Amino acid sequence: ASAAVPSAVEFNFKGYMLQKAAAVNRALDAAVPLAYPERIHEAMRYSLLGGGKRVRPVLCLAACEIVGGRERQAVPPASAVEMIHTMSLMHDDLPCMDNDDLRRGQPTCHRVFGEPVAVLAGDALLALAFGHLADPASYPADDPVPPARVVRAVAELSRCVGAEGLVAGQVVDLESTGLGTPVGLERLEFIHLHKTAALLEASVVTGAIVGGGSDDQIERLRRYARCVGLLFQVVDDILDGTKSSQELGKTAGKDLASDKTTYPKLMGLEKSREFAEELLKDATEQLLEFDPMKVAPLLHLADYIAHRQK
Ligand code: GRG
Repeated sequence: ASAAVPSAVEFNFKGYMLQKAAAVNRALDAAVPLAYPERIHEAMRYSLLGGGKRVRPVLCLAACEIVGGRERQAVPPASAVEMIHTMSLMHDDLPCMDNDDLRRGQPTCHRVFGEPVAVLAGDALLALAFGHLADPASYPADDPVPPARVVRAVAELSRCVGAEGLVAGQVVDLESTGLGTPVGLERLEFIHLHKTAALLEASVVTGAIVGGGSDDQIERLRRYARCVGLLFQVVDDILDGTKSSQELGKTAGKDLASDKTTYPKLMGLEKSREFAEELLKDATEQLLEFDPMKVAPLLHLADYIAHRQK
């Protein structure tokens, strides 16, 4: 753990992740009942409830609590960001995009339910995410979230996911693949800031909004999330670049193929590692102004993303 993590010894990070993920899984299960027409609901549930680390929803709950809100208040935005994350993976896996057979260790949605149902199940999850976030019935009746906060969270999520956010990252990534030439650092950063960081940003910012964070707190947490998002990808690239050839064989090799631009390819392994440490430092510095008793989860989440081994 980094020296900036004060309560590294006492804080049970694994226990924290498991407890928060369990709360989110219960909410997701309840948010998508197996109704008529069953097939579309089955497909939605198959992808939504079939694993995943739940990093985004946990970030959302942690951001709500760091500004003084309660976990229950942030369960609706936490569920919404996981619904959108899942649908983006379902669409990314389609034959017209990455054409993947496996996701989270299971056959992809279109492999099980067929392409039309996988497209529609993704669309339905996107619509449900916003409906669930906006519905007053999603929030605890005895600890309600003021409607103005909810509206602000809806707008934030929409911006981070649409053509200025996640979708922008995916489009620029698609446009940059198969050109035969590596993309430059600026474009690589654009792709990661949109494709990965934007939804992490939405997760943290919507949590802080419903929890009643001040504008200053929200902007600090936004910077934290953008650093963590970029960090996630830099570390991903470093891990991909240092995998043994045997491991690469197992990964089917597709997007690890030689034309994919990565940080180690652009700046070398050593500089990539330094960049990752800088991003971690930048992320954790954003937490200095918060209640020291409440920073452990977000500090450990950043540390986990920086130092994970896969
Ligand atoms: C959002 C409307 C809309 C469309 C989607 C297809 C698409 C547009 C975007 C693709 C986005 C994509 C695949 C981003 C990669 C995100 C990423 C870092 C995935 C891995 O996240 P983890 O490790 O995965 O958190 P788990 O399975 O643990 O949840």
